[in-house]
Amino acid sequence: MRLGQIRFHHEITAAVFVEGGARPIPGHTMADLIHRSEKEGIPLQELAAQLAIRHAETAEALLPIHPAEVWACGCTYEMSASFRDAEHGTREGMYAYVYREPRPEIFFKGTARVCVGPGQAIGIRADSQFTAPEPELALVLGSQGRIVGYTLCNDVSAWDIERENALYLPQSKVYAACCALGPVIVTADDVGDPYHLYMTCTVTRPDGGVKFSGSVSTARLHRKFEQLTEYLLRANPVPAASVLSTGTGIIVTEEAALGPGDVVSIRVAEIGELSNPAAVVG
Ligand code: DO4
Ligand code: MG
Repeated sequence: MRLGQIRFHHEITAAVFVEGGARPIPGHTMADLIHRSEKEGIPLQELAAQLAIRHAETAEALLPIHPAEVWACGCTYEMSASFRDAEHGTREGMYAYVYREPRPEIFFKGTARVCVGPGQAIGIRADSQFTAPEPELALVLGSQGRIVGYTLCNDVSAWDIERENALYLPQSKVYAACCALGPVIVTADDVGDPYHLYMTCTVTRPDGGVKFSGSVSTARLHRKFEQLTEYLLRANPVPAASVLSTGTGIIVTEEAALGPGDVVSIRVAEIGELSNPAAVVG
C-alpha cells in the first residue's frame, strides 16, 4: 500500500494513494496513523484500508510524514566511504573503518522542522560552495525500530563543510530544508525485496541541461536494516513515526555542486520519484 499525506479540508491528512488519486483518512496525520496502528495492534495497511474514505480525491502528495525524529546512517556503501576518505586524505581511512566495523555511523538529521516534501525547495547553505544531494532509501519506523514502510530521502549535505573538518559534520548535515522525504511511504509488505531496489538520481540545471546522473542498487548496501535499527535504538528509545535514512550509494562530485534552481530527482520504481528544486537558505 502507498501511504502519505495530502491537504484535505485545509488539514494535512493521511491518505492511501491509488490509481488516479488519494483516499483521505480524515482526522489522522501519517504519524497519528502509525501510533494508532501500534496502540490497537492492527497492521498499518489494514488500519488505513479501514479508515480511508471510498472516494479518491485528486490531491498533491505532500511530505509523507511529519517525523518525530530523522536519523541517518553513513558509509553504508563502499562508494560513500572511499570517496570521503579520498576527500579528507585520511591516511588511516576514517570512513573505511566505519564501513568495515560492526558499529555503523548514525547521526541525527533533525525533526520535521528541517524536512520538505515533494516539489518543495531543498536548502543550500549560504556558507557552502559544495552542497550535494545524497539519495537514500529511508525506513519509516514504528515503535522499537519496527520497519513499517519505506520512502526516499535526500540527505542534502554541505560537503565542503564536512570536508574542512569531520567535527563540522552536524553543520554540514542539519540546517533548514536539509532533508527531503517522499513522494509516498510504501508499506513493508508491498515494496518487494528492499535489498534489490534500483535507484537513480539526476540533477537538472535551470536551463534543463543535465548536470549529473547516477544510479545504484540497494544490493550494494553493506548493512542489514535490522543492524542499523538495532544500533540506533541502543540506549536511545527513538519514538514511533521516526525515519532512519540508510546512507548514500550515489556520489555527486564537486563539478555538479547544487546551485539555486537546480532540480534533484531521485527515483525508485517501487516507491516513485522525489523531485525538489534547490534554493539558498540563511
Ligand atoms: O560521514 C559522513 C556522512 C555519510 C553519509 O551521510 C552517507 O554515507 O550517506
Ligand atoms: Mg547520507
